[in-house]
Amino acid sequence: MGTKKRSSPKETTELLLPERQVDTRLNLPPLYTVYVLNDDYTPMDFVVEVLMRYFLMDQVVATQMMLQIHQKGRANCGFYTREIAETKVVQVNEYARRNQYPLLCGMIESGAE
Ligand code: TYC
Repeated sequence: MGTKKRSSPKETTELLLPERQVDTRLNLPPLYTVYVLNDDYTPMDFVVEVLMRYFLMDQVVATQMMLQIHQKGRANCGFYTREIAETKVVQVNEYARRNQYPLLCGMIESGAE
């Protein structure tokens, strides 16, 4: 940045405009992808219930998502800020354990997967 001189209005506008522009993208918090993994033991119905309960999917979408996890090994179930993603992961894993299933949910910073 050089020294700013105040001369004609036109020149003043040209000098100040770049400093006034705000890149709002800098204010966005990082997003995290929450994913669910396949396993051989958790019943399909239970996974559908989990997806409806914690990821707010309707039954049709939850069933499609469960089948995608079953066939491909994992699927991304949502994108959230860090605290919300952490809460989903804890809730899903605790709920699965409480019901004695090995279902696993995890998170990774979006773009790093
Ligand atoms: N593979 C499981 C079965 O055949 C079903 C399942 C689907 C388990 C998705 C976990 O995230 C999962 N019973």
